[in-house]
Amino acid sequence: GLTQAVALAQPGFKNPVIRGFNPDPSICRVGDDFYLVTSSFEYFPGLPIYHSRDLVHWEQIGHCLTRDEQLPLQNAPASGGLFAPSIRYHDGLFYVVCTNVSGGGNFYCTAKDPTGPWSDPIWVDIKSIDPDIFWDDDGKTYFVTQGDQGIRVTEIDIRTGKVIGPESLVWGGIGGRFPEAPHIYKKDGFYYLLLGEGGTEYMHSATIGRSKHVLGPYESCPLNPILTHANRIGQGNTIQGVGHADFVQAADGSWWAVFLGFRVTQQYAYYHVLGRETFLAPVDWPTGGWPQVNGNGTVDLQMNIPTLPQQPFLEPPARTDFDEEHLGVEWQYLRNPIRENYSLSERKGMWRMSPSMFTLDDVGAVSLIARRQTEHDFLAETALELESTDVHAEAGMTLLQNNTHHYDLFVKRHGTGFVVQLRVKVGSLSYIAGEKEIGKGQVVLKIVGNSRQYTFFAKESAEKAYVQIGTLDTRYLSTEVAGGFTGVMIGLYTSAAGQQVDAKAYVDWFEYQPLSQSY
Ligand code: 6LW
Repeated sequence: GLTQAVALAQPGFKNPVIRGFNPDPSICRVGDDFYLVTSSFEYFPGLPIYHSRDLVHWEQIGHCLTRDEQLPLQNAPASGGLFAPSIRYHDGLFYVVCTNVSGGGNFYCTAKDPTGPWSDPIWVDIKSIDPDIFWDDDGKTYFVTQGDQGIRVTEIDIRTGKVIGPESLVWGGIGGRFPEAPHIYKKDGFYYLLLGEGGTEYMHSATIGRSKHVLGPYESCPLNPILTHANRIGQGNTIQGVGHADFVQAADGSWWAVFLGFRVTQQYAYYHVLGRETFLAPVDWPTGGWPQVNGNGTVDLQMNIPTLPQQPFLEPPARTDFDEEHLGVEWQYLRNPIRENYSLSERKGMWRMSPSMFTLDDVGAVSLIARRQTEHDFLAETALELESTDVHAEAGMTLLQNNTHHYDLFVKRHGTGFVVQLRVKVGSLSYIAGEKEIGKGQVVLKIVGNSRQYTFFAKESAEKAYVQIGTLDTRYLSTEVAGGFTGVMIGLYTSAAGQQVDAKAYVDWFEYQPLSQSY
């Protein structure tokens, strides 16, 4: 009957809605289209932009910051660079507001089309992070940011970015550490100020206050925190650290929250390797009343609630043959790439990389392209050939949390042939965990992951069977061990122990397959 038809049309959805390292989501709507941006730190290009028509399915349509002049990352350490962005649409223009903590501070860029091109940054001389822009009905424009004592609101000139001021400290939330991630919404005659509190780890939350005046005083919502898993109901949840939210109203009038959280593995204690990801929850926001996120402020992996009519995109192909003129949007470099170290055209269907002076251990432009690990269970495979007479040169695949925490499966010269090695780098510990001698020519490398272990394989392309090189714990690449704000990236790289050598790595193909979405 009708109930069944409705149930089939609205089958609920799976959280997170954007999987793998995608923290600090911010969202806006134009007509029936939603656009969302997340943080990208030291990776280039910066700030991935996603599009959706149903809030459940998202497709990356590009990046906001694609030119070196927009995004200086030369001095960006791991988890430096771009912090939490905000995306807004006003008067026919998209705005992305963000902070480059490693160069320039706060800025915003504009675009007519969210796929780009985006303008050069308009810098705003306000020291802080987590900026947003709020347009009031009286024509004034406010820059809204984090501050040690609470959220700060400052009038700016939106055409130039010039601070008009003065700066007002408007609300500190309910006393949690690190009041941040502010967004202001005007609804039913109130200004609502949403923020993140508790820090971006296990004590994270979202709280809200409201006022009749944009500069406050703000009254705290009696239901605060309106989103958190740092309580008894949330304590056993696979999803932890929920907070840093943004609200959006769909064309049908329904309200929704996007926010960050992370999926934990439990082994002795909780830990997570996929970074902070983007989650979705319904918001009940009655006229004149307070918003409630998914009833009691907690969420699940499987959300059995009505959604907008679902409009999925085609899954991206698992395999990249490097036949196109450009890399896909899923790939990023570390910091501003040294362009001559890369080519898609030198050999047709091959991605060529040459080593820079940097290795994966450095804060520098190591020759690397990387994409997110989006599931605990996955398979990553690549066929590549290293052309080098120098013993320092190596090329392969890496699981990279940061420059002090990564696992590398690579090929290098050895006698008259080559050797495949598996290197562990965990803080001050570094060792070779396994190896296999091979001949000249292409080598095929494979990594199979689950929530607890990564297993590494290699074969000469002529061989039929893989040889297992080693198995390593996921735990030592986790944020709990490594710190920072990112998640594990799967990289293709070449380096030469910091030496200037003449070497080339040719990647024939790369394949990434998420193996399950159950956890
Ligand atoms: C971000 C801050 C935070 O700027 O972590 O989620 C920082 N909390 O709001 C980096 O993502």
